[in-house]
Amino acid sequence: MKIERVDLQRIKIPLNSPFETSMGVETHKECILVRAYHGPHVGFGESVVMDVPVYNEEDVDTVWYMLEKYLIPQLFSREIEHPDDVSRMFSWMRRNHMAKAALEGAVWDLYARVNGMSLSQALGGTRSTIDVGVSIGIEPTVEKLLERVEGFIRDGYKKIKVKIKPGFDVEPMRAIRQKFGPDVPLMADANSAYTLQDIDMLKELDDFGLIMIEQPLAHDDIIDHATLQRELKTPICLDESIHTAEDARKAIELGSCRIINIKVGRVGGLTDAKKIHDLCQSKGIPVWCGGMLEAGIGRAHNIAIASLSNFSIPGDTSPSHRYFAEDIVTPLIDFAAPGVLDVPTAPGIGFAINEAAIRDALVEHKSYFA
Ligand code: OSB
Ligand code: MG
Repeated sequence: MKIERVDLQRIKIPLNSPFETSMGVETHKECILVRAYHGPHVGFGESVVMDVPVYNEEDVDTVWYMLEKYLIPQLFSREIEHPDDVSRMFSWMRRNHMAKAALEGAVWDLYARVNGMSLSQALGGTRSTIDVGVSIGIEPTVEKLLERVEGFIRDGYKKIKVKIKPGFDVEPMRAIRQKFGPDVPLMADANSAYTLQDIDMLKELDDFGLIMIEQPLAHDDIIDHATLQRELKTPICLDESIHTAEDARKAIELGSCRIINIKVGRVGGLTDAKKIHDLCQSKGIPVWCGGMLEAGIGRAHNIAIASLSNFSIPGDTSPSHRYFAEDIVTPLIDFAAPGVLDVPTAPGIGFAINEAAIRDALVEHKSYFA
């Protein structure tokens, strides 16, 4: 398969409400959409990068730059047999995983369409539906947080994830347990806000029967997490620390975590996401699909990867309306039943592109030809 043309579109859309984490506050989603062309077919990808390099080292401008200078020319330089070839072609370049994943995702969608398969089918997915949870940002007060949790429980989300940071941790988690009881599937995500000096406070979280604590310690650490995991009953889930299958192997060997959050962008694309999924499966480590406040194309990619069998914990891929009044796919991604999304069976990502919404949100558009 020869890729004949690639288009990049930078878009910016408002979030329904600001999303705060220990890294900062987001009010808009800014991302780069990628279209890869072969004959009459077009495949779609979406960069999941944030507009400032607080989660990883990339931002929207570096993704555009890496795509234009290195990745698109390289993709044009030879034919590919299978999307797995793209990961190999890009492997000489260090990091920049979200740039690689945006283009690689478009090639996967294109490949699935050319072969008349759904993206889930092309990836080897086995689920026809996926269970999903919700990620709740840091709220101004515990009161406000309880209101939001109540709404999301009512909506039927299968997992309630709450962002924590120093000064907003034990008290909100205790309040949620007191108000909604022990059966709510609850977890906390610290986005690297703590160190081992906080171990006593982190051990207090053990009282709340959390499904897991996500990335409590440094973004680049697996050693201290192993120390912490030995002291905690609650499973640790790694997010920021895992960029490759090798990272996952080492973290599992060290006992740094018992669960891994897979984000396609963070690990450099669908091929590498699948590799980490397969490795974790062979080691008995369950995985779930994380989110980066994706618009519809990124969300559709998440649904496809989450249809693989070891994605056995509900992920963060909520319906479009969780974040957006209008999405770039149509129809809006929505629940088939409370807390459940259907895995599309139509070719490729299985959602139509809302071109009018993209035009409204467009900041920049450029085409590249082989
Ligand atoms: O750590 O999982 C995270 C959003 C932006 C950056 C990092 C994270 C998140 C989320 C939101 O938790 C998940 C989502 O709903 O997309
Ligand atoms: Mg996280």
